[in-house]
Amino acid sequence: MALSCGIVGLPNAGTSTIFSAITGTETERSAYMFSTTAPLKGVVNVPDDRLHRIRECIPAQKVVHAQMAVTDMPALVSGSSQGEGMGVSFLGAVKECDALIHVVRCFTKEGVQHVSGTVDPASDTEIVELELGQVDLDTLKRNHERVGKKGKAGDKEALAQKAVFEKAIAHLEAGHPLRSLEFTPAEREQLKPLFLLTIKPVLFVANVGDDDLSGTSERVQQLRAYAERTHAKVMHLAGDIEAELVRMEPAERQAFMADLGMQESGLARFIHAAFDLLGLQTYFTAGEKEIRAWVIHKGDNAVTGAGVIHTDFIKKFVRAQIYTFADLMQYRTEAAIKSAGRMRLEGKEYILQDGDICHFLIAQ
Ligand SMILES: Nc1nc2c(ncn2[C@@H]2O[C@H](COP(=O)(O)OP(=O)(O)OP(=O)(O)O)[C@@H](O)[C@H]2O)c(=O)[nH]1
Ligand SMILES: [Mg+2]
Repeated sequence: MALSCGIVGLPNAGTSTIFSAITGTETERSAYMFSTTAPLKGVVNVPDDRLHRIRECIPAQKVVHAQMAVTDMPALVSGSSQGEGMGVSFLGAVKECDALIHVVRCFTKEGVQHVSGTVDPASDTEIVELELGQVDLDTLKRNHERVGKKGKAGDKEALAQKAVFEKAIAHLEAGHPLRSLEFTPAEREQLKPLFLLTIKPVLFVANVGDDDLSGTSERVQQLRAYAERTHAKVMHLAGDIEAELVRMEPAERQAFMADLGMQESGLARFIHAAFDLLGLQTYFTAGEKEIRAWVIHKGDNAVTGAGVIHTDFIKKFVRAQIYTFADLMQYRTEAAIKSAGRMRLEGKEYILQDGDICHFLIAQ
């Protein structure tokens, strides 16, 4: 799967509520803290209206959305890295994720406990980040010791690793997440096997109440400022409302959203923010059997894109026949696109664009 995100936060920040909203599955949710006791994996269909619009022009048996894997995590608290609350042994499930979704409570609700008594987005965020940083520090120090021994024996590679680990340790000890430190590509390679947490891209989700659906409150502003300082992205989402919306029939959903003055569900915004965070984009394949969205990185060429469908396609790639989504909307059929001269033949090196519709020619 091309994209996987781990959802973290303080107790009762609403991580399970947001997980439930984006995956459409029920989870353990309560006004009591620590109701999530083990990581829970789920899959999200990436909403993309273009799939259905393609199907209006190219009749197909089915439409297949791109997917994103998400994992709902037990809550972190101050001292988690030393065993407080649920501890951190479960974080292994997040280590291999591509990015973190950090849910920050910005709503107030009578009866929903807060671990430190008051809702304070900037300091709440810092608590979680410091614990993740502490987990990274422990990992780095363990490995620093390991390569230190090898370095003494004259191992050059170990000496280079030691220097990178020291640079990372100093940054963490000053209280900063690793994502705000510059690393060269070679340094990143050396850090990769450590599966560090704070080096992952982060999307902060300000979980707002129905009194701040536009996300303009002072609390959300505080979080925006924090995110900017620490090289992270931020968006707001009303978790409780979104979790209700996904369970409704379309007509009821429309009426409910109109009552609240909501223009669109926050979920599409959420997925697009996650895509943006990871530098991802979509291309399509369209035939009688299915119309399907595929996820690739921005800048990927045609052969890499074909490889997402099947690894065999990398070796057997001959060429790609490509037109754009916009062309299809204008000309309505592939035949019309061809006669207008808009159907292109592209080779391996062609850089795929978001919204390209591709037929790959594969050697038998
Ligand atoms: N008003 C309001 N309440 C919310 C929102 N999100 C979550 N809640 C409520 O907050 C409580 C905790 O939500 P959960 O999703 O269980 O929180 P969690 O972060 O998973 O917490 P734990 O796993 O128990 O640590 C529940 O009672 C939710 O209904 C929100 O956006 N607005
Ligand atoms: Mg939970």
